Amino acid sequence: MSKNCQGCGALLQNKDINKIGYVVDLEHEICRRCFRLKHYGDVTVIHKDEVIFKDLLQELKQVNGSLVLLIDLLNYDTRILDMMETHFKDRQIVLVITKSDLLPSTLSREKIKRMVNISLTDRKIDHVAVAVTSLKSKPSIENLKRMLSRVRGDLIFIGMVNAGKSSLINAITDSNSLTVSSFPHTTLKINQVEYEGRTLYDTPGFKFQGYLEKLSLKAANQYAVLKPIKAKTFQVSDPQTYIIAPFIILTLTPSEPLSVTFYVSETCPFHRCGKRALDYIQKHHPEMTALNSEIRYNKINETTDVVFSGIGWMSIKGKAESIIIQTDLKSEITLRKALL
Ligand SMILES: Nc1nc2c(ncn2[C@@H]2O[C@H](COP(=O)(O)OP(=O)(O)O)[C@@H](O)[C@H]2O)c(=O)[nH]1
Ligand SMILES: [Mg+2]
Repeated sequence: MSKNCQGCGALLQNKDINKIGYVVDLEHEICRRCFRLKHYGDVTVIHKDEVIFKDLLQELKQVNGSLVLLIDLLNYDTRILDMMETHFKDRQIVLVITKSDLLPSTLSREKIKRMVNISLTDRKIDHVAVAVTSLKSKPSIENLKRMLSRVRGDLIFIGMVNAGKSSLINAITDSNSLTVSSFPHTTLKINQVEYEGRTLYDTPGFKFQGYLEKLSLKAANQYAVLKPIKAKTFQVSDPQTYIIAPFIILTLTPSEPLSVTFYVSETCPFHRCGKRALDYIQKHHPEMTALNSEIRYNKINETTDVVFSGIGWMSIKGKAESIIIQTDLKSEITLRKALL
């Protein structure tokens, strides 16, 4: 009889070591990759291309239940809300903001909820509640459990890759059966856990971000926020160039003295330079001279965030004449009203 890996949901097989779900012995409950991830934090086989976005969406539509949509604000892309509106508008949705321990302490729960509610009001999404959770706060998990007990039927946990879906289900069910890792693409198939008479579905995440996909998993991990984020703030009165290597060169020209804050991981390759930006790039990141798309925003008049999908964001407080961004992936940069 066929069975699926309890960690990542892949169908267990003992034929091909390079394919998903490989086990030496079909009696095992988890695949070799999950075993190695759980015990050694080691990714032996990468399955980046295994989850096909369109197929996942179709599969999710076949599953009955209410949705629990997880959002990691450090990787918040409003396109996921657009997707909810288009594909799941008849479902009840509980929104969960995860990893609150990593957010700046100036961002209160109330502020988070207010901000999320603003993004929801102009979309037709039947959201029943907004919860803010952290694995480090037991009360936040208990609070979520109470919320979920008021929602009907089975629950399908969805969100972007690495939003914390598998971890949250483990926390709710007080188990560690689902495989969790800081690498994206850990959960490979829709997986089920029984809990208090209903089914919780763990799912592979969606991904929009293209930046990190180009890198090896190890290199991509530099951009993941694993510790509480420390904002980097600069006062700017002359044009300044900021570099997020190897993806983004951003030149900000202020209209008046302003402040700019970057919310990126501590290990993110981030540099700031004035007029000598080009020299710096030629010396340290010659590959970046080939970034061949340009985005230009003129006249920024309100407090605005420039979001670099999968990496973080930059917040501008004050008026700017222009922002010019050189990048390879235009679609991964968006503007939004400032979060903080
Ligand atoms: N600091 C912190 N890290 C978390 C939290 N929830 C999840 N993570 C981490 O986020 C990463 C991705 O979690 P995972 O559950 O595998 O995400 P999934 O891809 O959505 O299933 C892992 O490194 C988790 O340890 C949280 O509340 N706080
Ligand atoms: Mg997962």
